[in-house]
Amino acid sequence: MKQIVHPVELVPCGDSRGYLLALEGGRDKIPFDVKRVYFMYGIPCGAERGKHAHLDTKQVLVCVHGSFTISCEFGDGRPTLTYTLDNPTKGLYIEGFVWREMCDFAPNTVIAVLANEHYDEAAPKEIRDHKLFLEMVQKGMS
Ligand code: T46
Repeated sequence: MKQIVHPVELVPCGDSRGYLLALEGGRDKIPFDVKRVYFMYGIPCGAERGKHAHLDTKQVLVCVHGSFTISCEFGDGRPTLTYTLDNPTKGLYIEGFVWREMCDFAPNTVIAVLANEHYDEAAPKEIRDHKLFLEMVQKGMS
């Protein structure tokens, strides 16, 4: 069962006109072919998002504007990792069966997520029951 979480430093090009940050699947800090990009925005203060674990997805999260906190739980006794993403150069790589929760959104926060697989609405490959998540980790079955 893969469970990988680590920060990713994303390097922009900058000059007197401002910055350009390019992300390319399979290169640099995005270690997979990007099949999907989605954005979260218009997030009200006090909202909580996430609260699920993907069975087997690779993602890089980038806070394009604003800030938020994300916690990543492995469910096997290791400490929960908590990150504040508050700059487009600070990405977060999450792979595998990791329970994630997002909160503390600053006003007008915009988050981009790059993922390695398509979204299947008919059969979402994620677990949204925390108790079941813990049971599955303990049984080694994601
Ligand atoms: C994640 C955290 C960090 C789609 O139609 N296509 C998509 O690709 C996704 C990801 C979602 N949706 C639909 C499904 C729901 O009706 O968008 C709606 C909101 O999705 P969800 O409640 O899963 O959103 P969050 O913000 O709780 O979680 C999201 C991602 O789903 C998830 O992949 O890791 O951000």
